[in-house]
Amino acid sequence: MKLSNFINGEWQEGEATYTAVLNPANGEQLAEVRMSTKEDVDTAVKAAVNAQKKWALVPAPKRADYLYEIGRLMKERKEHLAQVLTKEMGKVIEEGRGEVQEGIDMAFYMAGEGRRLFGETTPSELADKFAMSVRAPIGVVGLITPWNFPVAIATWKSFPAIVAGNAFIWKPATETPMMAYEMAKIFQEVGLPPGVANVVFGSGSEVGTAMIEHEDVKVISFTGSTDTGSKVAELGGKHLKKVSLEMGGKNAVIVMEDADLNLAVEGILWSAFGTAGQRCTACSRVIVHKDVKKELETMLLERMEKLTIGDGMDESVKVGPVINKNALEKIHSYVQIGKEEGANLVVGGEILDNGDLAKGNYYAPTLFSNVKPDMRIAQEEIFGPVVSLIEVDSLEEAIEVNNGVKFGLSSSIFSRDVNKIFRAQRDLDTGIVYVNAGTTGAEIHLPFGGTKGTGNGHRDSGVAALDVYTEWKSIYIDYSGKLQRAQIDTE
Ligand code: UN1
Repeated sequence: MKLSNFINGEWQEGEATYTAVLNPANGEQLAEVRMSTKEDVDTAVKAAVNAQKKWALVPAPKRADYLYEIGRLMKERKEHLAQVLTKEMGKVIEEGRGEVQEGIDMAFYMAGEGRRLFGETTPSELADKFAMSVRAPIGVVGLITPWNFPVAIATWKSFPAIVAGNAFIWKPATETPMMAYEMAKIFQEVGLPPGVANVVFGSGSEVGTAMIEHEDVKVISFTGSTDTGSKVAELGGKHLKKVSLEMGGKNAVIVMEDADLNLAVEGILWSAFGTAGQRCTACSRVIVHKDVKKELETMLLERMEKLTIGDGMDESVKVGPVINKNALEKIHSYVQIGKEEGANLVVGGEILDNGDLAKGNYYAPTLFSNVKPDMRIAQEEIFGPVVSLIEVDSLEEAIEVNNGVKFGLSSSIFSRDVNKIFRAQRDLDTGIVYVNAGTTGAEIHLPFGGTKGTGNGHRDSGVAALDVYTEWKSIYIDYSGKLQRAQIDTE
């Protein structure tokens, strides 16, 4: 199967270079994807510019009707989409279904915005004058999405863009283009006007750069690594783009001495090893009170040894492969760094290549203990199934350690003490805080994003996402019949 671009409602034809899409569970080739050029981006942007002019004039509730249809089709195809997702990305099928559900939820939620898109009315300084502000569409927006959530993150960006009256160019990650292809088919089937939704496959350096540099692309919404994100911000700044960035995390679960330890272990396992640790929200540090450190470590070890690892299409598997060989090597190199730094490797720390596992990219769930907060394994994003246990003496110290990293996406605290809980939710410097739950599992109707190096102040999903895809327009209507001058004293 050859995946080509979806531009102006059609599948782009003609000569092009293609690259292989591999199943991370077994190395099999699933498809080939077009490596597009700057010219392809230009074609897509032209189509989007034309389409957007008319799209902006379609009443928002009618624009939303397309989202209801998109959501309905996604629901109808949920199992198929989940399987495609698991094959191309590797997450276990239960999580594949969960991610598709996240996209469905986003469709219906944003469709509801078609009947809200609230603006504000405000009193005017002057008599017989009406003042209001409304959300106006921005134009053509560029969406750059990562491989770890090939569909959900795209829905966080494209659905608010659609309902707000924009057209978009979406560049999915080259590792996971098949979900974008499936979504493009859905956009086509629901009859979204040609040019409103465009998918251009290819590399960040060619396609991403062309999108950011294009003068007709007004907004860039990016989710991905911190390294790439800062390049996007730099280039976007040069071209005076509105840039929304969601990048890394170094998320921690705090376990206090009064916590329900069984619950905490469940929370840690799910948020550290689900998606093989490849979530921006994944737990990669456990900050534990010294009184329960030993017990927690023993309980974690016991449960980690029972985690089933393998192809995520097998319903009994809990931890799937990581995305590719490069990721495998990066994770393994962090484990070497941890050992050299003097952390104690409790379990894991190896590439798994016995039998069938050798065909895929599998890393053993790994636990380090006696980790010091300033070690590199406790500071840098590893993006794999590796967790560091850090011991602390108090809630104050736990919060300090939690906040002592350059990222600020998600954090969590397990405690039964209401005072500790309220203090923690106030003082944890992350965009998302969980109490008595792991660090993953954000719901789509709340703002998603983080503080410090995680982002640049914008939010995906939730009603806050509309701020990325709309421009505030202030409107003054003077019905006095005379020229009234604001700020000028008149008798
Ligand atoms: C991500 O890893 O970038 O909160 C997104 C969660 C998911 C989304 C994660 N709903 O873990």
